[in-house]
Amino acid sequence: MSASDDCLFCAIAAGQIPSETVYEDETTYAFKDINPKTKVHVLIIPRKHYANVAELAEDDPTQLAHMVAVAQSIADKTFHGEFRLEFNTGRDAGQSVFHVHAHVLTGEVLSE
Ligand code: IU
Repeated sequence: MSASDDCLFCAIAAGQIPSETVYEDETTYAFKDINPKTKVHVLIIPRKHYANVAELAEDDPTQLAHMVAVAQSIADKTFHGEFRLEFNTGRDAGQSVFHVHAHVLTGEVLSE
């Protein structure tokens, strides 16, 4: 883990860059993805900086479990509790922002 002054998602979590808030608490922030892939596409991030989900899981599994609970709550409110959760981990796996984020994809029937 290395906290970054120039991390986009650290700035979003701190409210320095605007985003559409879906949920927030002391440790966790959730906002609408600017380029939604599904009817409901939310990103959940810890306020604390971790590069990816493996680093987060090792350092703070409780935070990771909390993010899953937040995803469940978003899906409960928007789509009878069913959702896909994705953590792209590494550039070659499609990760483009290196502050761990859970993609919550829901709001419609998903194929595959
Ligand atoms: P990825 O797993 O790192 O590829 O996901 C990054 C996501 O962040 C992607 O879905 C973008 O649309 C989204 N995003 C955003 O919501 N707001 C931003 O300012 C930027 C990216 I840059």
